[in-house]
Amino acid sequence: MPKKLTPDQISAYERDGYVCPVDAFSADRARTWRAKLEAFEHAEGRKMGRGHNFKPHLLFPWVDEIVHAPEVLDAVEDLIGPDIRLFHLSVWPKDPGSGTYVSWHQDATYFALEPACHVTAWVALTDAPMEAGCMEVVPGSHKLGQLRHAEMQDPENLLSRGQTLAVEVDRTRTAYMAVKAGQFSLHHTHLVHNSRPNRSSDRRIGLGISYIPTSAHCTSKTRVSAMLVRGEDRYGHFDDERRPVVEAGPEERAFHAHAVATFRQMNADEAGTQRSIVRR
Ligand SMILES: O=C(O)CCC(=O)C(=O)O
Repeated sequence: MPKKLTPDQISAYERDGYVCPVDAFSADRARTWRAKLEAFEHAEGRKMGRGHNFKPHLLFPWVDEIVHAPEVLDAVEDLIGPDIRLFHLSVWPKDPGSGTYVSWHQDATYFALEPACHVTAWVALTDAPMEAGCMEVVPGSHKLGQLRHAEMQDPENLLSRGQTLAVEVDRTRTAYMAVKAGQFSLHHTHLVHNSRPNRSSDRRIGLGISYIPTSAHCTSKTRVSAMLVRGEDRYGHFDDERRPVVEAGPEERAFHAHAVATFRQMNADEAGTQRSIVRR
């Protein structure tokens, strides 16, 4: 018996590689979280974005609350089972009128996960309609397996390494994963997707939370950490992650810096094995 998704949503995920939208939190709760994120940006004197958007669940108790919320984890459990680690988390802010975008890619590209079974819950802190540059997906493309990517050198691309699909995939029929503040979408790690610039009048902000079953392992030579968020881990493939107690306190910052550096090293190892560069 599924805990949150309907049998139709589970079949849609298997067939299309995504489910959207899923109701989770009130718009007010999402607004509170957005205010906390923006207060941090204000205090630091810089916005979250490329280079500063990894693993905030290690810094902020409010993000820890979201990644452990049954509203999200029950749906994830319906797709990957009850023993779950949070493998990665990126914050995705796009300012109105800015040119920032996310190129066509598959999440699995530099994750080195075996098997490639991770699912990303994209939790909206603001409304993310089509005009704000919500994610656009190629339904069913998760069945194509891992495709070749190249690195695109473009500062407007929010992807940390500019990884971009380097093979033709039929994109004549795409779907938009529009969500409202407090809702989320779910997508498979091999689903081909992108997102366009924000043409609305407000920021578009979401958390892309990547969950894996504890049985999955990372084949990289660099051992990474991943937080156990539900159930048990009988495998020991990852180092544990410390839950934040104080909002961006010194211990939180130190642990976060180490975990992000290790994750980036793993990404670099993987990119090194597949390197090719395209310029724009
Ligand atoms: O937020 C976006 O626009 C893209 C997010 C994304 O690519 C992801 O969560 O996998």
